[in-house]
Amino acid sequence: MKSPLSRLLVVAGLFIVGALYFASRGPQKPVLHVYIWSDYLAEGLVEEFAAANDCQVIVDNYDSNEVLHAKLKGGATGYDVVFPSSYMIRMMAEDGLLRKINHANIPNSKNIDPIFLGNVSIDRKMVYSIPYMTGATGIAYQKEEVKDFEPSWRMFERTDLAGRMTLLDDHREVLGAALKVLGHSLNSTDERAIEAAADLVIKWKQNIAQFASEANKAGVASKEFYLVQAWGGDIQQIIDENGDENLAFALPVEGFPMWEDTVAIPTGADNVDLAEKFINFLHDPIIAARNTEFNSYLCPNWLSYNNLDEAVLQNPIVMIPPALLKKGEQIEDVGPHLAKYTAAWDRVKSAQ
Ligand code: N2P
Repeated sequence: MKSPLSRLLVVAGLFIVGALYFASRGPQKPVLHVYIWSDYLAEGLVEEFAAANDCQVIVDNYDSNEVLHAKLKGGATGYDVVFPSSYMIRMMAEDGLLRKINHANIPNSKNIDPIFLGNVSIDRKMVYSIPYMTGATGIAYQKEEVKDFEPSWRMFERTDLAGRMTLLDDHREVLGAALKVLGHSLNSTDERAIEAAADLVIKWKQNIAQFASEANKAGVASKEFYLVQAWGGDIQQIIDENGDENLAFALPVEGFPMWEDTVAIPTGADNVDLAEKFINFLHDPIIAARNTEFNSYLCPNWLSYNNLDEAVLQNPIVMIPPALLKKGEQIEDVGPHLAKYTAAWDRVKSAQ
């Protein structure tokens, strides 16, 4: 049996260990949880925000709107800032997943380009979301490996490239590209058109290695893949990093998807105050320009345009020339017709 003295020593020892542990952790800093598409924030921004606001920032990535939507709908709480595409906002708001924006706390929301807001945005009054970036979807390819390249979605029919191509893992993007090839709007609500697009994608599926919205980037950079459907800025980033002159990006002649990603605060956010500060920070004209220069998507913040480097203003991936722009079509919210797209996509995914 232990003596009372040794018991006392054990208790005192435990107390000291506990005290040292808590002292070493110091006062807890507030944490901002950011859930965002990958490669979307300029290097250093998160650290600068954390230092300026004496907080910790944790960044998690997703690669499709469906993953984000399912996660929030499944009850995931604690994300403070999310970046859904504009065509998702109404649905997510109806599901009770987004807080209304308090513009008084995000004064930089007045920097959003009014022409963009009026002509492109869906949530025009910025009730649930604020524009973040806009871009286009096309084809990236290795010039040396792909002979007789044509800027056409029909490239996915090229059996000589079988196993060396990827399509995005994204139903609106992929069915959208096929709808354009068939001469339809990529926001078609006609079931026959959507099913015909699915048939075409099933044909393309025979030639692709996989559906990939992440692995396409490193894959085309390393030449594991020769030709991939991709978001333009993602490819420009690889070109910026590797200086790979053989990697090119083209917008298909049949027409191509364009989209607007927004920034929003989920209803389950723990730290709304920091979330608002972060969104405001993203729309500081200097920060917005740094982000665009890094990610090669256009932040529709009109005060930021003056801060953009001439090379970025001349880059057709960032500033799509008007002649090409005419061929682009924004992905819109198709409301209840979305069920036709999900059914068609299920058929694509299960096709052998
Ligand atoms: C970020 C690309 C996001 C574009 N890397 C898709 N909305």
